[in-house]
Amino acid sequence: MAYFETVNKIKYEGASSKNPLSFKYYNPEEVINGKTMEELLRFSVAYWHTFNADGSDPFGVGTAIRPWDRFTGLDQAKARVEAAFEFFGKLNVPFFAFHDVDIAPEGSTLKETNENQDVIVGMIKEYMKTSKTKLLWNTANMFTNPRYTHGAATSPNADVFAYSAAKVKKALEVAKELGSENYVFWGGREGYETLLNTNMQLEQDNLARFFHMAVDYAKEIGLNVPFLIEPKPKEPTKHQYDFDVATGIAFLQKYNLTDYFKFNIEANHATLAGHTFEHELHVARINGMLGSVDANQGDTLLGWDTDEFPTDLYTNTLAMYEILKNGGLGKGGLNFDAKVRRGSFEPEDLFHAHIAGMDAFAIGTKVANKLLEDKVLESFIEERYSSYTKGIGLEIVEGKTNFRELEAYALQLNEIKNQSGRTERLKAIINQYLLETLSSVTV
Ligand code: XLS
Ligand code: NI
Ligand code: NI
Repeated sequence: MAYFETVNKIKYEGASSKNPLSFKYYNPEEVINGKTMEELLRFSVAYWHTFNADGSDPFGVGTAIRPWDRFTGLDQAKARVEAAFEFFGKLNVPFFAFHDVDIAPEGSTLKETNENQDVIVGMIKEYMKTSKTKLLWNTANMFTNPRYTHGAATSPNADVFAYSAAKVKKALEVAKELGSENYVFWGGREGYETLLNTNMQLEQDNLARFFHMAVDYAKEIGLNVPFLIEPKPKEPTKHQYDFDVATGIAFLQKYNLTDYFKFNIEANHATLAGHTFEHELHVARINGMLGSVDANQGDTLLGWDTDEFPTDLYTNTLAMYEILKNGGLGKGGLNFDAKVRRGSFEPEDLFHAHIAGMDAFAIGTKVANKLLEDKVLESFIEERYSSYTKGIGLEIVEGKTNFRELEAYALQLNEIKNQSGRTERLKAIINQYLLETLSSVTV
């Protein structure tokens, strides 16, 4: 049975197509820098936003009634799997991602919950045999159920720590069973509300203990995939422990976890942390820890995680610049951790939203690739730092000098000459590249 009857397989038709249900810029077969767009971008559909969310917000109930909502319990979960694979096939998307609770309902006991997981995981595995869509990552939801009110691995209650361990143990087994490419840890409620009742040191030590146990268990069951921390500075807690990439790196270093973890970087989390998306990608990249991406965007007028589909060409260009400089995302991908707006409640909107995001990233990729080919920013930056390639600068970077020598050098300097950083000129160049790329793909 079809859940998305009004939609046929989405094909690349080019920018002049008038068919709203077609790709205008994302051509999965087009080769950019030696890889097809499909291999390079590795798009993924987020189960929770696309098959579970209903548009409800703190002021109102859901607006989106989905075709699978006429079922309940396990029957609904099964209908969701059918709908999901119909959606993946029609969108022609290579990956998907889910939380444990997205795919199967929780039972009244942990045992029952695990049994529900087994039924649906078995069904997903069957569907995956005939589908090209693979699992980019899965994760355990340890924030929705009231038991996690004070956190999961950072809860003051050891029973919650144990329960959370059981959840992740199961999720790692599921990752293995479905051949997942990665495993994600988003902090959920791992953070705190007030120091008045918080032992931060114990909570962070416990979080590290939890991660080490996860690493050990993955080794034990032969699950050899990158573990990814997804930083977020706030929401739901006021202070999330995985604030941003830099904070995450310090944590991983302190607790000897850098060999096992990379980062899953979400655009809207970057902006909540007061950074740009490209800043977070850049910090991860220069530290060799760029794992995967939750592709979405926030709203400059709103201060929370609005999880919008990423349609901003400028941001996508600068993000793809980092990703291309990283040599791609390896086993990671661009996962649309994004939801349609409450007013876009028709099933067809789920396609329009993904098409918009995929096309916008395709454009960003083309612009970024051209910028890199022409070494626009690279040449400028190389020249800007050229004082470190000769003379005193070279001695500094080669560790061949010291404060005494540098003082002697400074004393004989008559004049210090700086050069302009040319910010506005560079921004104008980016605009030029954007417009040139757009006009070249439109004719
Ligand atoms: C929430 C997070 C979440 C993770 C997966 O803000 O983005 O959706 O991606 O738990
Ligand atoms: Ni996310
Ligand atoms: Ni988010």
